[in-house]
Amino acid sequence: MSTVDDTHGRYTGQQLELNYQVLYNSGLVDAPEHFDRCGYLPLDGLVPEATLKLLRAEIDDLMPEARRKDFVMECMGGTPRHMTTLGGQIISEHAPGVSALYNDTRLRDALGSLVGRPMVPADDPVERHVLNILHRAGDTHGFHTDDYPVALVMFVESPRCPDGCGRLEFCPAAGDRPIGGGAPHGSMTKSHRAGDAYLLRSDKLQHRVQPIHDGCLRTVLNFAYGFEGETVAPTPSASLLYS
Ligand SMILES: O=C(O)CCC(=O)C(=O)O
Ligand SMILES: [Fe+2]
Repeated sequence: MSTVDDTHGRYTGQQLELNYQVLYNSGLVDAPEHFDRCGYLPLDGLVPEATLKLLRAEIDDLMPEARRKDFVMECMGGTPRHMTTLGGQIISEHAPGVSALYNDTRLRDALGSLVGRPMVPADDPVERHVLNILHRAGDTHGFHTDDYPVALVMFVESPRCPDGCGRLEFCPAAGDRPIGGGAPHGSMTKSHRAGDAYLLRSDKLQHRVQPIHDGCLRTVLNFAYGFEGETVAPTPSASLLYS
């Protein structure tokens, strides 16, 4: 059960719930096959309103710890980063409910069933669970691939801008064979609302968040997972973004 302190509306460290039915009834006939082929699975409405409320209170409290990042990431093809971040270690220290959700085997097992392979927690405590906040005009998380193979991205805030800013864009990484061996696709864009989530084959698909407009806010919580029995080759990107 989740608890909000009525006086301050603050998160008091209880369990963060998800709409698990979204994972059990994703609406996709063969989710693993779809994930293998496309590398993207939408999970609309995974995060219920009560959990969004707790996360927003938690993020407000954590903002003094957040880092502003405005730079070009050389190790990812010189792509821009204009965003505010909170890395895994700060989240573990100050937001134990988020770490508990990350370590929840019910969640990890359900996600493993969707992608068709058992998943394990990321061994890098910085990259494991991160918060990315885009809140200034032009803020963007430029094209990159992640170190870990699967990302669960949950939307705490998403722009309601009629021009559709802050969309996810993804395409196969240069020189990479299409995942699943199917026909390669060009760039695809996806919009999400607060409470939505998606799964991405984030080490194989180059992805970015398109720039947001003035007055818009986009906040995501990203959980990174590995595949059981596989190791990852870390890049400097996580330490550049989150420390
Ligand atoms: O914000 C998103 O939708 C993507 C986040 C992401 O790519 C990352 O944190 O590595
Ligand atoms: Fe990413």
